[in-house]
Amino acid sequence: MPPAHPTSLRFSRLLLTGAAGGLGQVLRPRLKAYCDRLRVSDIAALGEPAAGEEVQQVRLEDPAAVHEMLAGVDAVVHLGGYSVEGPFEPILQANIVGLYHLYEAARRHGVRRVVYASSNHVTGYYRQDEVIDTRALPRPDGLYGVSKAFGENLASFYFDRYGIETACLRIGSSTPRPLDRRMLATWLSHDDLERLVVSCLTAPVVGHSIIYGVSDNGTRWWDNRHAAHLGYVPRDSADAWRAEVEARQPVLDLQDPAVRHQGGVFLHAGPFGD
Ligand code: 15L
Repeated sequence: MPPAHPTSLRFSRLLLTGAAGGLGQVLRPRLKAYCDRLRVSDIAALGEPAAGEEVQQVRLEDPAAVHEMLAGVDAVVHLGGYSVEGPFEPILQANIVGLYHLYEAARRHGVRRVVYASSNHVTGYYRQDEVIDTRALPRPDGLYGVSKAFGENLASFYFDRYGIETACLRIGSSTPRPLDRRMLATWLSHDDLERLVVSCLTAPVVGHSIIYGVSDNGTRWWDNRHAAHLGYVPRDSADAWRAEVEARQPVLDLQDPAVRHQGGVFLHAGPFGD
């Protein structure tokens, strides 16, 4: 498969965390085209390294292991962590404590750039009849969204204090094709995901940036005008599947908070306490 974002820039060693997860499996074979060595890590087993790969099984909660994971790395694509709504404890460990370890390790090893998988759930309580930009105040739709808002703020601090640049990707729904009416707005094709990540890795100046990870869909809730400097140009659109998706889901219950708000079914999750 040819690279979706052709560039002459190459990295010596890129680190991809969360490489065993859904999007990690998508990016693992694709990122190889942009670097000499791809280090892949996850809490889960990753199998044998392919040519040019290094494999590390790492728990983000383990500071020594995270420190070792960042050694000799030019840039990080951080997909690791807890990726859905759930109980507080695992979210706390993976997305808050683990992310802190990642930035500390980046600081100590002099790593200059992180592409961080944030989420649209940072702003999931905005309504579907609102179009927001990346400067709108966070309105997380759950503990997962709160943890991603923390991550964006931690990244901001590490840029201001230590100069580590981060592109925070508020990823929408990255699946092979849009599956429901919500995804007509939130869909991010896998090729556009690659374009987005590589744009953020290669943009000359990133600073601390936030960008919604979304394809060029006709239905738009998210305005990326303040992230134009990242050079991300989506080429796919959910509209190719619109008729099929609408036929499958012709009627929506407008009383349902998941239909009215951008976060969708995440608004139904929990409580996870007792
Ligand atoms: C996310 O943040 C999740 O990681 C993913 O599994 C999807 O649920 C996505 O958001 C979404 O909003 O569709």
